[in-house]
Amino acid sequence: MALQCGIIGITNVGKTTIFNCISNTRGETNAFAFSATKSNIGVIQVPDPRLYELEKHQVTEKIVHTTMEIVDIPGLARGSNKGEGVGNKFLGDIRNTDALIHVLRCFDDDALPHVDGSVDPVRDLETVDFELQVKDLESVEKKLQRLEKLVRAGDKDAKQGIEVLTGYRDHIGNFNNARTLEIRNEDKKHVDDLFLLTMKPVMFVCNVDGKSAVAGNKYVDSVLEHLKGKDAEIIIIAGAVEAEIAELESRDDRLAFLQDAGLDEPGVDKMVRAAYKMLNLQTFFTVGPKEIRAWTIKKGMNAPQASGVIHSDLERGFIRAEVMKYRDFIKLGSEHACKEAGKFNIEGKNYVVDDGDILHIRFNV
Ligand SMILES: Nc1nc2c(ncn2[C@@H]2O[C@H](COP(=O)(O)OP(=O)(O)OP(=O)(O)O)[C@@H](O)[C@H]2O)c(=O)[nH]1
Ligand SMILES: [Mg+2]
Repeated sequence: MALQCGIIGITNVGKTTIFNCISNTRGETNAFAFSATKSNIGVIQVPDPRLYELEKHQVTEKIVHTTMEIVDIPGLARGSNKGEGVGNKFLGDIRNTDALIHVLRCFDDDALPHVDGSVDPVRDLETVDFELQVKDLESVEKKLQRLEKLVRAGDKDAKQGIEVLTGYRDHIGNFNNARTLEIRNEDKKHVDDLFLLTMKPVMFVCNVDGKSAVAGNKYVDSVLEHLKGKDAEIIIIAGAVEAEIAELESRDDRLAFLQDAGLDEPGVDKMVRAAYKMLNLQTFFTVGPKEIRAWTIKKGMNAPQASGVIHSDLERGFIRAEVMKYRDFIKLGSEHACKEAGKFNIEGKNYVVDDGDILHIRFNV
């Protein structure tokens, strides 16, 4: 099921710095533009404070976080679609992702010149969008040509496809992203097979200097203004500071440094949770004396499918699921208390698992 979230942006804006805060694999950061020559893939933990709440009511040997994949993609530049900078190769890496984290440089640093001469996150955002749009237009045009041949051969479905794709050609050609065009559900098949880059859900990370970690700065304000009314998720992260904090061995030290920076949790944790949500993922728990564990499912999965995430045998031999809601369990304090209060439910094959469900699967193979 591995869904992947890609970190994108102009070169030298701090993508790898942010990636390194959350990933065990280390990507190389440096101050030279286009120095990165490959994408870094990391399996990262999705921080979920609920696991620690559950532990208060169940003695356990270990806590296991759920994970997701994030890939750090080398920087784009004006002209990437024509092979400028490190160019085209990485537009392909973006195509393989399911959602995007777009990092914007919102910090001054005289020692780190910007490829376009000045710090301007809104210009950068538009540059990256434009590069992706150009690539998408190419994909749309190519398919249109293919469909025109089919129409000449009398294919009805192709005719509808042309209508839909012409809509996209006009929309993207006017500097819009594919994701903002509303179309009918039955028309989606005509465009879905193109995996358009600007169709992917996106969130924005403003990478700021340490002093602006809480309140932001003028650059962040310009981004907020630009994205106003666009329903975009925007997160502020002081990348360089968080990278230092992430290096600290002890959790107590990390908490102390976070407090100094005025933060209650790392910005990257918020980012990971937001990315998880953007991918339409949610979590269920298993709770026991051996482990308390979070598992990832797609929204809408039923109980057997969710069981299959734990082990395929559980899906194959699924009999029933015993379900407690996270809130009930925390409020009442134990499985026994949940049973007494009628908050312990037996569910069958059609039960759609909810975020935060605590499941116990009965199965037989
Ligand atoms: N002052 C300051 N420097 C930063 C910050 N974040 C990253 N840098 C520096 O910016 C430079 C580039 O950072 P990277 O994380 O390598 O940038 P990138 O976006 O991955 O760059 P490419 O891989 O080339 O696209 C490094 O020298 C970092 O130390 C920040 O928040 N503040
Ligand atoms: Mg990098």
